[in-house]
Amino acid sequence: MTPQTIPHPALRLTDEVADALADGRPVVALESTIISHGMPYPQNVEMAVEVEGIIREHGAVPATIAVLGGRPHIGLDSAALELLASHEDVMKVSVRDLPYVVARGRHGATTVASTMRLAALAGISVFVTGGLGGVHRGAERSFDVSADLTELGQTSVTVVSAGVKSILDIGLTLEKLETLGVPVLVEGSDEFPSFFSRSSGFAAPLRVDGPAEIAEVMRAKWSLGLAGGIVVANPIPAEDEIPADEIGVIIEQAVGDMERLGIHGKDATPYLLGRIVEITGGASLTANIALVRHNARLGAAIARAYAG
Ligand code: PSU
Ligand code: MN
Repeated sequence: MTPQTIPHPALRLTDEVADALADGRPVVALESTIISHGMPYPQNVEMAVEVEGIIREHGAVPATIAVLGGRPHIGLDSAALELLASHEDVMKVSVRDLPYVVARGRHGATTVASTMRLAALAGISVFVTGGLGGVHRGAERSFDVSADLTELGQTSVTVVSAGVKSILDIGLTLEKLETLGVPVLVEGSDEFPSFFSRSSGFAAPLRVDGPAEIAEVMRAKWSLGLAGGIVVANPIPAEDEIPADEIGVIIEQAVGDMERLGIHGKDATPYLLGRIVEITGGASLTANIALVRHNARLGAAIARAYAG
């Protein structure tokens, strides 16, 4: 059985999410930075609506998370999704930014890190996204390591992604996750995936096959008192992937453009995501949406298996 948690009183839950949590039915959290700062309009809102539909079709309740007018929301209606997708004044909110957006009554799109934290406060154990943040290339100089990793080290939520893009240093990201004690499970493959591609050149730290095995790892970790997150890397389907060598050159170009423009800090990831869409003429966006759909199906199945 899923451990029951009383949602934190500062959160605003939709009735659908509140009822599902109270009944111990499967709920899947979704982030909002991918909507506001990860994809262009209108594909971003179309993706957000579609992914919620996929999660419902697969027997779970979707809970897209964002801060609206300073209030953390767990579950959004279509007007809120449209606002996040199109309003120009939506802050990218990682954990360090949460107190500010709340105190100032601002709108904020939550990253993997802050979505995990709010999901945990609501009592949600499974979260679906596209790609994780991680250790940036050149981090030995910039110290740019996403707070997503810190959060995975301490907050007990399973995050389903397609791995990490090679805009990051994949090897260092896996090392950091090991240091933090985060299980990295790869679904149905012996290789860690690199978002657009099924391969990365790095072996799967741990391989699992199917949602039941993943739910068993969740129960085993948390029942041992090992607090913290679990990464589930779900390789993009073969028919949707962009070969690693093809996307590799494009990523090099995007990283080069970013360095020339002097873009860094919280703007780095959104810039790189947008630049890759531009250079590929939209092909990377098509692949990105395909892998989020695929992750939504797996995430709903994990939430069902975990709710038992
Ligand atoms: N990677 C992607 N797509 C995304 C992100 C990362 O392939 O949309 C977003 C996620 O919200 C992630 C955030 O949590 O970027 C990481 O930002 P930063 O590197 O600034 O921590
Ligand atoms: Mn960063």
